[in-house]
Amino acid sequence: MTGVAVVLTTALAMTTATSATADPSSTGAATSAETALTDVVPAPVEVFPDAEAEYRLTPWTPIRTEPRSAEAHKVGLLLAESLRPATGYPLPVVPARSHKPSGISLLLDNVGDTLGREGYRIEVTDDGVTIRANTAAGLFAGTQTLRQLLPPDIEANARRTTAWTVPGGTIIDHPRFAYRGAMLDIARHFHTPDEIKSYIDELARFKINHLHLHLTDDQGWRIEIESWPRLTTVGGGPGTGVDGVGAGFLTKEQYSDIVAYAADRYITVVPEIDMPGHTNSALSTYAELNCDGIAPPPRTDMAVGYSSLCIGKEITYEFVEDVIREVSELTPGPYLHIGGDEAHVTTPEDYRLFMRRVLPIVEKYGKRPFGWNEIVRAEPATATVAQYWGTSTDNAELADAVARGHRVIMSPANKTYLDMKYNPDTPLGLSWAGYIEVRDSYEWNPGDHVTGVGEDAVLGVEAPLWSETLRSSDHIEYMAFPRLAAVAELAWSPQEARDWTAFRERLGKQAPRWEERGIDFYRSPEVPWQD
Ligand code: TNX
Repeated sequence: MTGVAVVLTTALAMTTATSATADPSSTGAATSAETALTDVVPAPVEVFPDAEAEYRLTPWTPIRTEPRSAEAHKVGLLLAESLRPATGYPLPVVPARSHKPSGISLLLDNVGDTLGREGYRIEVTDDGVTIRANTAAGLFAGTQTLRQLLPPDIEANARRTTAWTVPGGTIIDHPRFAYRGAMLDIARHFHTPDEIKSYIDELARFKINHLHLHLTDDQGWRIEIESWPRLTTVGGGPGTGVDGVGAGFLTKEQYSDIVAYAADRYITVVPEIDMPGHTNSALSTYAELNCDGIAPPPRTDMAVGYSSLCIGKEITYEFVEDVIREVSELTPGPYLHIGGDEAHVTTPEDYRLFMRRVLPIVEKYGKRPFGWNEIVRAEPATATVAQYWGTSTDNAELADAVARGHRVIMSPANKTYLDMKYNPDTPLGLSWAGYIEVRDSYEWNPGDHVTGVGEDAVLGVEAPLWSETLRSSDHIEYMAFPRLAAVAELAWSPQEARDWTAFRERLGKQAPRWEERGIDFYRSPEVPWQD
């Protein structure tokens, strides 16, 4: 949050606020820039504007939800919560008595197989807005579209006297990929539960449905493990993190609270415990995990590839099983990520031995293993998902794994790494995979990016945000936005609906929304930012 934006918002709201029942059109209040049905990010599958129609929210607008569906009711409550501050309207959430649309209706209906679990249909007439979906997840996606169809003032955190109009027409929408992810590294610098929740709020708006948390690394251990308590008290304690200024960890309770907060927004948390490399924080905390029994010093630099768990010692597998068991117990989602990247000081034979012992442990605790793409070298069972972070469009071992039946998450570092600088002047971030401007992050096709890895093999797309240089929410926001919106569109919208020229216009219209919320985004010169 930028403090300045918050102050301005409050001051403006105080000077313009009128009673909740005043009709905005009669108070002569300024309306903000028109929002069109075609402005949505990520681009919907089909959009049919109706210039004759528009719906205007009033102080009497109800939010009607599918009767007897607690989940639909919950989606209605979240929508009401998001619209109440700026409108000042009560927006009661009530059961829909009939399917006759008036007000805002969220209805579970059979809208067909094509729309699937997360698709939705939204119709806007003079009488109301009706969102229909097969599941509550689809209704939630529809409500995120609706928020973008209201004027940008809707993002204000205090009452505005704007005309709250929604453009008329129909949108039919469903995702291209089942997995649409963002990763946050809380190991290099810890980020607090509130910061993580703010990030979740922003992800949900762009229909991202997975949050991968990178919980452990050389510089810090950020998730409480009861059977190895010093991991967090020492490994996540004072002085840990890059430059020694990233201390902190999530208690089990805090982690579970984040998982639940994300789940309410239809986001699944994917925890990552990186191994056998990227483990210096564990190795320096527990001497017995080292082959020579001597704990190395803690590290606060940014080097990678120098640490490894001891492959030949039994205690390694007791440790790994304890950690996997405890993290699995806290994780309702299907996936557990075990890293496996940059194990440069583990021999290929040891890497294989290690993964062949550890992967069955992940399955024993009911989870589907995820690993960075190196994991395919261990020839794991095909249920293991490989996350591709390379910069090349050719990777024979990945193509072979796909031929054996593996699914892939596309996170090419030179396209999706949100920690890469935009240009040489970017004050934060790294540049080992190159500079990534918004257009670079947008103009590629996850379905044919790597030779031999076709659309069907791609489970989804994820944008990782490594935090060696990032200490605050402002830092996270500056690197993530606007590129995260670009990656979200790659993951959600059909390839045919994507076009840079149209995208930059739509993206430019997000600016007043981000500003209103105090999101510290990068004003790329490639984008026509709206005031
Ligand atoms: C490579 S990508 C890493 C991380 C670093 C990142 C910085 C990957 C699987 N490993 O350890 O944080 O580069 O961009």
